[in-house]
Amino acid sequence: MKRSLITLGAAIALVAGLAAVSLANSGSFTDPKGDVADHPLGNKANYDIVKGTFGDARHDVVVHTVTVAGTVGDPANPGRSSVFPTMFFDVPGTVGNSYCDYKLQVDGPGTPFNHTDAAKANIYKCSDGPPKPPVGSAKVARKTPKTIEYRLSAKRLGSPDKYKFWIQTVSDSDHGFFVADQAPNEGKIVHRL
Ligand SMILES: [Ca+2]
Ligand SMILES: [Ca+2]
Repeated sequence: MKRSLITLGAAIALVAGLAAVSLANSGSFTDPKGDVADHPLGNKANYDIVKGTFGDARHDVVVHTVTVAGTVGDPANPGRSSVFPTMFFDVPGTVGNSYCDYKLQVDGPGTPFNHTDAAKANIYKCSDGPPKPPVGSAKVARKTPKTIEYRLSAKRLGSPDKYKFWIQTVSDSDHGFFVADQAPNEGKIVHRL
């Protein structure tokens, strides 16, 4: 009898553990190749998002990668036509504006919120007002010539239990900035933490 109770207890603990694990998700998604809009600066393929991944590391850190068809920007040597995908986040409740709650954007050296010599991934609260300082930063690393990785603390997003995200590559032009590619093309991807 005692033994079967222990077994039952172990089974309940196992089920509870699985339930806790299954709440958080990770995954990958693809975006069509060749769906870049207009004529961005430099090589069109550098703007063409083809894949992304999302998941968790330890200590509330979320990890995203973005892969492009061409070559992604090098944070250590950013140039005018370097492409660093921008991420948008939608968290439960209203934090930012009607478009997004937070935005992760790579800023080049010499821009108002980057006083380093390298590219810096800043996290901003989305706002319709004048630019405000970032709420924090993310680690940016080039994993391969095509893939960039962003690591950020979920605390920078207000420690939500989940968020939705989408990704864009943006280019400057004679008529101002425009979105060259977006992934996914429709909707947002849910990351449960
Ligand atoms: Ca694409
Ligand atoms: Ca797309």
